[in-house]
Amino acid sequence: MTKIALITGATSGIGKSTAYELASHAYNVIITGRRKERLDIIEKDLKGKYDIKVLALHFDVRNNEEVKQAIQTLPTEWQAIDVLVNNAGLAVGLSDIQDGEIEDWDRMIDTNVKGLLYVSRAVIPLMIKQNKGHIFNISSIAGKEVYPKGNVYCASKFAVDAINKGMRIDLLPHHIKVTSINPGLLETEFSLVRFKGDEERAANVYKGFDPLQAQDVAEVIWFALSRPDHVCLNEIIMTPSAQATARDVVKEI
Ligand code: NDP
Ligand code: 8X3
Repeated sequence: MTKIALITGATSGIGKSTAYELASHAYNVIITGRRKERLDIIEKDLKGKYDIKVLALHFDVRNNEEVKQAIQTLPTEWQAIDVLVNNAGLAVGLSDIQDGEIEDWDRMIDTNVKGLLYVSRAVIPLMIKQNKGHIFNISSIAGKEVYPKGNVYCASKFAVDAINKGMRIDLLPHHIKVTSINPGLLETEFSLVRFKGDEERAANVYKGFDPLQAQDVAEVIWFALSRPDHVCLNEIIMTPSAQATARDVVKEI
């Protein structure tokens, strides 16, 4: 039977690549995000490339009412979700703690922590009903190590790390696997969002070395997902070859 994956933040970066990767392995995919026009284009392209079904859901993960409405009104044929990829997330700003913008902190905590929880709370009962499932939580190397000026973004990803561990324990009796992926430097729209549209500053982050690409993470998700039933990869840290820790990166500029 065809399986169903719901991917948050599928309009860009890791989420978008994961949607294509899973579609290439014959998953029907529910793609979600705020930018409806992008979802529409991706839906059409996926349907053209693969013999699968695609459902585009347009909501903001920070709005629990929108999340509940979207999941609770899923057409019956889409309710048996096998895979949830909690990917929607962002960093906003990079400042010493004493200079941080409260609005930036709210956006990161509301999206990365509360949004991930809202989506999980809505989807997990559908998995429990089936007595199976696999949840991927996209955390970060920032959820394993704190780096200068990373403060609140790191805190939000440390929270994802704790939620990942908590899910793994609580969902064990329901045969739901839980895997966190913790990437290091990875070139997507992430830095453009972090630096609020400053393209030059964003591009500089990835100069002088080969950063990870979204496809690298999508392939690791597929690897974890395609393990036999008795194997669960609980957490994966992946970095570019040029990066050893959050702070140790060799750049050749
Ligand atoms: P992108 O900016 O390319 O993608 C982020 C995605 O999240 C977009 O699809 C965006 O969709 C979605 N999103 C953001 N806010 C919301 C919201 N409030 N509601 C719904 N969707 C939202 O970045 P990445 O692909 O790099 O980031 C994906 C995840 O990976 C994030 O959790 C990030 O923290 C994590 N990560 C990224 C790394 C990197 O260096 N790039 C490294 C480690 C982890 P839309 O704007 O359409 O809503
Ligand atoms: C994104 C990676 O190092 O910019 O989570 O925090 S980093």
